[in-house]
Amino acid sequence: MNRSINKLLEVFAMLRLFPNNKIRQVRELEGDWDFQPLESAERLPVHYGYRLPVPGCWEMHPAFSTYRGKGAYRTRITVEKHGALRLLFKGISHTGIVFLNGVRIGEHYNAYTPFELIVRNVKPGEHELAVIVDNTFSEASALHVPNDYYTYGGIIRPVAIEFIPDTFIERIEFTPHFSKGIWSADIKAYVRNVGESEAVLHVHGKLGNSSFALGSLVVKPRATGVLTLNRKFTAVLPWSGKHPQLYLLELQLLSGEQVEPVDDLIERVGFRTVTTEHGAIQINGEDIVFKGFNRHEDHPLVGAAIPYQLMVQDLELMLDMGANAVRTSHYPNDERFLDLCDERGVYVWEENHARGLSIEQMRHPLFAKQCADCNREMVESHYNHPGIIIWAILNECASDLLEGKEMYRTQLSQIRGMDASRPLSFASHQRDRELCFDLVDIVSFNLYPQWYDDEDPRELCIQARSWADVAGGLGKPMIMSEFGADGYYGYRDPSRVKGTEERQGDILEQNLKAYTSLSFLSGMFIWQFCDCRVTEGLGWLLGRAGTQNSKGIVDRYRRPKLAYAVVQQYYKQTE
Ligand code: ADA
Repeated sequence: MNRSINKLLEVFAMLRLFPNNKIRQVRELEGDWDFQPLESAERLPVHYGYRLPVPGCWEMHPAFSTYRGKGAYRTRITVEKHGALRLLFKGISHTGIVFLNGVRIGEHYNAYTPFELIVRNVKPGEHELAVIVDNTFSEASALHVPNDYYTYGGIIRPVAIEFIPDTFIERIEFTPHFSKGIWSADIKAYVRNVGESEAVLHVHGKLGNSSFALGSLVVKPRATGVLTLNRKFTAVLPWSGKHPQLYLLELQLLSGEQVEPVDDLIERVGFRTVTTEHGAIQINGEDIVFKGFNRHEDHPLVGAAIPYQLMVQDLELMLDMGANAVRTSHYPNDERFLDLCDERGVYVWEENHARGLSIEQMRHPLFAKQCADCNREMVESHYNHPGIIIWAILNECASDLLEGKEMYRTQLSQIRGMDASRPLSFASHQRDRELCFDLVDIVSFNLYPQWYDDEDPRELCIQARSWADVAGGLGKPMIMSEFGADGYYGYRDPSRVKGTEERQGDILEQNLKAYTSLSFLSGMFIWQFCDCRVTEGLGWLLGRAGTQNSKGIVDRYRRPKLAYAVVQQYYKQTE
């Protein structure tokens, strides 16, 4: 590829919805890569027989529509100047082993979290970048298991290379506070030294009209140093769903006596607080009720590799129905979708990657590590999104057992240790058996009245409140994190039997009528926004007609079902 095309790609890179750098050179590696299915993950192939888009899912290629296995991707990158490279992978599903010029340089597990690899002393010229991707359900995978959603194969989110100096700003943490009518923020800069010698460094910042020095520090070779500043911002407007005011926070790194910055990092931030008081949730001190959707990143034309335009469409459809919130069930989402939520003022419940794991599955020897990695990567990479107002973990796992409780405790304290500014929750289906509500700030229930049983939604919700009260949730806000019903798109019938669009609408109506009128609820999230592909399987998975979960209010192609108007009626009436 010639330089001018590379340059163009840099300009149009869509890693985020705002520029992350003005100084650091970043190149997105979007395009067609070579591809070859593989028997084993040990060795790269000699011959590549296919071309596949990156980002993309291999299921979209006619030869691989149901392929579960391993495959190698390959591209070539051109390096102009001798130095260090930082390779950024935003999501490989589900395991990626990365090679530069045939040499293995690192690997990562989990489709839904980003990772980076740093390579030093890369020579100018052309280099081969290859990735062995694996989406098999094997002993090496505790979280990606056959499930009620689909683990696609491929490099499903963007890839980029950054040309970094020996010292660079690794990440920023921005934590806003509001006190006595004034906004302030803790700004933390993580500065990394990948060079051979100690570095004396200075960090300068800019936010809106204010410029400031974060300070100076000495960072040893192969180490990361942290600078923290608490600063007042008197002339800023708060971020909220109704007024999503965002600011660019630009940090520059200066080395030694040099006057020109050697590196920079730009984040986009908002001034807002989230609190949980008197049994309710507050944004900037005001009580809020979330009217939301659970959403899987899934589309029949692109799998899990949702392009920007379709993200916008999803968000516009949710807003059109009157929603103000989304739950990223059941994994951390693409950052561009989170960026969009920040921009459109949509509140986000983001959760780690786990769905419906039994205690036997949680005893998997890799479960603790794979969850800990996922939690760390989720919080570190999404810390600055003002839209994210809840961190959550372990949807419908074994929170009814003491053994499970210890795992919930470990993970919740890990997240609280990284971010004390957001409330924590998890979605429980354990009813009166729940043991973990004392560990969280918000109690949340997945209940399916009128679908999996014939209970009355209002009575059940009131009963759930009393279960929570005796199980450690007394005085804590409560959310209905899932409810819904299957409706097969186009199956309309006056009988209104289960599975018709009419019945789905009826069930949604009964549920929404109850929840929008119960003043102790702080939110509700419909299961689910769009139908999604699920793993083909036996047992309960066989019950998923068409190998899809059909509880979407829109189908997989985003065509509205009858329930769309029902949701609109209830969500819009309380706007
Ligand atoms: C669960 C689960 C969802 C989905 C849903 C359903 O509550 O959290 O992922 O499987 O049930 O459709 O039954």
